[in-house]
Amino acid sequence: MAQYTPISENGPSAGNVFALFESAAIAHSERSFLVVDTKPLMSYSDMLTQTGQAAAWLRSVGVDVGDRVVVQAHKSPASVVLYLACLRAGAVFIPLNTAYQESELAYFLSDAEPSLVVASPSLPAETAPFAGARAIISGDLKAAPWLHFEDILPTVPLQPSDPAAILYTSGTTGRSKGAVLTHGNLSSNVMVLGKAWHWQDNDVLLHALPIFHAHGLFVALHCALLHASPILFHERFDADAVLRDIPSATVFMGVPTFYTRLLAEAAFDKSLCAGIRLFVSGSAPLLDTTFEEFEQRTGHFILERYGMTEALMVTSNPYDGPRIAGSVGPALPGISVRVVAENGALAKTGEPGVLEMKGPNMFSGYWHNPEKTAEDHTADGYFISGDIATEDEAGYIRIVGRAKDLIISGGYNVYPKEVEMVIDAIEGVLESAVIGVPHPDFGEGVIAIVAREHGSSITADDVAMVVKGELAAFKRPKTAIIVDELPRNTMGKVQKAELRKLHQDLFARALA
Ligand code: MCA
Ligand code: AMP
Repeated sequence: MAQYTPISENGPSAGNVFALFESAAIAHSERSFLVVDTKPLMSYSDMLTQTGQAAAWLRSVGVDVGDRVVVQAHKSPASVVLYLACLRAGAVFIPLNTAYQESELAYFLSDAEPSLVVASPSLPAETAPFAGARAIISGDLKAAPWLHFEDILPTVPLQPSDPAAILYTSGTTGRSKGAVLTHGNLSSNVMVLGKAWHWQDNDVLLHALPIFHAHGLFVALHCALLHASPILFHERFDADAVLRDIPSATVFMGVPTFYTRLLAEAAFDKSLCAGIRLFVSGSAPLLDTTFEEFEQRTGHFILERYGMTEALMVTSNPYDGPRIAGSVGPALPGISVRVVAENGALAKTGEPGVLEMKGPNMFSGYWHNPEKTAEDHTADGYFISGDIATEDEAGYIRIVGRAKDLIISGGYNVYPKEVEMVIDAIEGVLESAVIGVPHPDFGEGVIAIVAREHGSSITADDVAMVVKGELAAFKRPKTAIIVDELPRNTMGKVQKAELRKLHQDLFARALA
């Protein structure tokens, strides 16, 4: 059986974010780390041993400090261990959404230049063309490739500026950029959140978010790890499973769709939520109506916060003090935000402008893309978010729009350009406009307005068929509307605002 070697025997590893989790786990080694289907699956002591074994396994397959590991794996205890092992080993973790298709993966694999690709069986990364090392992890932790390893790799000492992860985010040009997040970014943000949200020694987190994006990985998982809190681990969001476990939890984090789906359950009420200390929402706007209905049903004011992959968490409504519907709260401690008006001056109170931010949370740049990194920063080092915001006298921020052409559907980002490029390449299509319109479940639903070439008999089904083969399901338009031409303004620009207005009731009508 592998022996655990604590960090103290291996010198300081303070720059490595895993060192924070390690010291909490050593102090509470007997506590449950992951609880699956109401049964304790792994203790914090097991977490220390297994991540050390998995880190040793990474070395054995040729992954060195600074090497990149691309992972397209279902959420499971094994994929959590693999992530933490990458941190321990100083490897750079690159998670990919399990919904990505093989055609979407080719780009990530060539751009990231990984040393290792790890996939769940039957996900596209299992077979996507790639010449380097590969491994498969199934949901069964007992079958993990590292479990027979006798060695434990001690946590690698690193600098806070060393890269910990690259998260790909699409862009308005349709091409994804890898945001490089450092160990220092992750450490500073989780420590700020732990304090801001008054994390308690007896907290229990119900974790139902995916772990291939910042919300589930760096916010939810890290907050629990920093305090060695037990995690009621759900492999996906399922309202019935949440209803079963919520009485045993004290903290729950979700995207707004989680909250609207919970509110649709009659059994979700005050008594069920009696043990909950904190409900957190983020990744997409929480409607005032959801905030209010939630308060009436459960007595809880959802704490809404705002973040970005490049910035981790930036603002948060207060733990103590008023949580205001429609606001994402003031900047978190140590982070500066400012709202810049169209004329380049600081916006006046209540005046909308682009939200910019700076602090120890900010990513170190886009992978292999210094031009884009420079373009998205101001001369004095603020990151230009592309979100339109207002700030009130108390410093509370409201996200009131987006300067970037982005749709957020159920907490997932969909960049219209990427979808338009796929549709525009279909024979018989002249051009397309992909927009988001209100959707009762996903907040925004993706639709495509497709202009056909003169004489073409292309149908919405033809469009759907092609898109299905090329794009992840959450990016696919739920409806395609075929037209003869798109509305343009006098400058020749497609009037997406017009189209959004025209189709704003589409889902409300369809689902009524
Ligand atoms: C699934 N589908 C979706 C979405 N999810 N379509 C649009 N938008 C989505 N988000 C598709 C499915 O592929 C399926 O398509 C159909 O909808 C029905 O699936 P369903 O079973 O309802 O979906 P689900 O498995 O229940 O997923 C819904 C979900 C999930 C639970 C809301 O999307 C989710 O976990 N979202 C969380 C996203 C997240 O963690 N974002 C954080 C990003 P078909 O019928 O065609 O097969 S991090 C971030 O934004 C920053 C840093 C921040 O501030 O946090
Ligand atoms: P991502 O690129 O996946 O990290 O998504 C970041 C984007 O999600 C931000 O730029 C915002 O547009 C949006 N976002 C995150 N949290 C919130 C929130 N609480 N309210 C409104 N939008 C949000």
